[in-house]
Amino acid sequence: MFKRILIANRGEIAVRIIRACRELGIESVAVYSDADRAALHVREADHAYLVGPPPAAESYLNTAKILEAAERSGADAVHPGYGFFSERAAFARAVQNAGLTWIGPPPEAIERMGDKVEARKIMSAAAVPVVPGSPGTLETEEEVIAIARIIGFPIMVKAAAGGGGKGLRYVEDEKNLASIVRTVASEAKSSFGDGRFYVEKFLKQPRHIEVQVLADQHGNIVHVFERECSIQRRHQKVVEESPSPFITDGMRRAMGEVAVRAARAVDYVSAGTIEFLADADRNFYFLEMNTRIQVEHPVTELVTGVDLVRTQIEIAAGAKLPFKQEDLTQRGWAIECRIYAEDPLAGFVPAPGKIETLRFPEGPGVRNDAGVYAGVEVAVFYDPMISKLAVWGADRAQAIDRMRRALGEFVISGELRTNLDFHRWIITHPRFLKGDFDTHFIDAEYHPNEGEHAGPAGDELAAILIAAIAANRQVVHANGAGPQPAAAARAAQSSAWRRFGRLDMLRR
Ligand code: MV4
Repeated sequence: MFKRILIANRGEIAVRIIRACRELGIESVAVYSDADRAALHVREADHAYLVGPPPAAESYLNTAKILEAAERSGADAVHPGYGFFSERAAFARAVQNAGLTWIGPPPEAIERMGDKVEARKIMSAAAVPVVPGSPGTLETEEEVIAIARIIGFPIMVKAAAGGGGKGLRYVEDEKNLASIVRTVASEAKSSFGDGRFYVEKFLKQPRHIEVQVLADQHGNIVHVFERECSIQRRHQKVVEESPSPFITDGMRRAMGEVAVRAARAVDYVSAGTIEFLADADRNFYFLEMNTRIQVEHPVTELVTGVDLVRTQIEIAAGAKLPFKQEDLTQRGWAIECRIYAEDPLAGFVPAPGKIETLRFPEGPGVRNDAGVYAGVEVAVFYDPMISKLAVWGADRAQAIDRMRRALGEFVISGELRTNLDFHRWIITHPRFLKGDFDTHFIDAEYHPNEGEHAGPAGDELAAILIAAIAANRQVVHANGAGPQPAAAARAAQSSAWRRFGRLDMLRR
C-alpha cells in the first residue's frame, strides 16, 4: 500500500480523498494556490505545498509545480480527483515517468475515450449500442446530408474532440445545415485544435443515466449500478439520484452488462462512468465515458455501501476487487444536491464571497461533502461549489422527505448568494416527486422572474403542499403510472418558491 498520496486538486473532492487516505492509514499531501492558503483541504491534509498563484493554469494545472511538490513531499502516488488533470493522459504519463503511481485509468484508456469518434467505433465493435449516426468523422456538408437522409432529421452535429456539452449543435432540417456544420468545425478547430466532427440522430427528451464501473489490474470489472443525472442545467448536473426512478430491473441489468463490456473494450482500470442517453421507449445508447471519479459518486456509495475512492486507491496499489458482481446490490435510495455560491434569480451567475455563518444539515441519513468552513472565502477563481448535500432513505419518498428537511436546516449567510432555494424548489416540484423528468426539466419548468401573480398562501398553501406530497408518494410507491398532480399543487410550487425566498431574505 502507498505511504503518502499527493492530491492534485482542491475543495470538497480533495477533502474526500484525504478522508479515504486517513482511513487507509496513508499520509495525504495537499497542494494549494495563493487563493487557497486558508482552504479546508490544506487544513485537513497531513502536508501541504504551495504551487502557485490563483489562476489554475499557474497552480493546479502546472505540471512542473505539482510534480515538484510530489518529489519534495516524498509522495509515492498521485490522485487527480475530478476536473483539472483528471482526464489529461499527458499528465498521467508524466506522473508515471516520475516514478509515481497514477491513481486513475491507463493513459491509453483516457485517450481512446477522449476521442468521441474513436470511442463510438470501439463501442460499436464491442456490441455497445450507440446513437444511430455516422460511422466515422465526416468531411463535407454533402456527407452530412447523406447520413441525415438515412437516419432522419433532426440531427446533432458533434465535435470529435468535444464532450460534456462542448462542441455540439442541433440541426432541425436541411435549411441551415451548411452554416451549422461550418460553425461546429471551426469552433472545434479553435477550441480543441481538431476540426473533425460526426453526426447523430437527435434524441428527443432524453434522460441522462450513467453506470459506475470499477476495474482492477487483474481483468476483474464490475458495475456499481446507475445514477440518474437528468436534472441539469447547461450540462452542469444539479441533482443526482440512485437508483434511477425511470429504469426497469431488466433495463438496469442490460445497462450494467453493457457498461462492463464498454470498460473492457478499452482495457479500463480504476473507477469510471459510462454515460447513456435513454429515450422515452427505454432504448439506451452509449454517449461517452468519464475516465475519472465523478462529483456525484456519493449517491452510489450510499446505496451500495461501496467506498469508491478507497477502492480506487486499492486498485492502483494492485489489489484485486474485494467483491464480485453478485455481491453488489442497491439498498434504499440516495439523492444529492450540488450546493453552489450562485444566483439562480440572476441567470445562475457565480456569486462567491466570504461565508459569515454556516450551519450544515445533519441527522438521520444525511451526508454533506463540503470544501468550505465558516469564515472562509468562496474564491472567484474556481468552481463556486460549497458542498454536496446527499441523503439516504429506505425508499425514494423517504429520501425526498430527508432532503427537504436537510435543505431546511442548511443556513449560509454572508456576502455570497446560494442556490439553496432553487434546490428547495426542485425537491418539492410535482414532476420531481413523480420521477417524471428529462434533461430539459429545468429549462421547461424554471422561470423564476415571470408571473408574479399572487398564489395561495398560509394555511391554504400548506394544505395544498401536504396533499400534493401525499398524492405523489402514492404514485412513487406504485412505481410510475398515476394521475398528474393537480394544477393547484403546481401553482403552489411557485408560491412556495417565493415564500422560501422571503424567509431566506429575513435570515440575511
Ligand atoms: C445528445 C442529445 C440528443 N441527441 N445527442 C449534451 C452533452 C453531451 N455529452 C451530449 N449531449 C446531448 N447529446 C443526441 N444524439 C442531447 C444531449 C443533451 C444532454 C445530454 C445529457 C445531459 C443533458 C443534456 C442536455 C441537453 C442536451
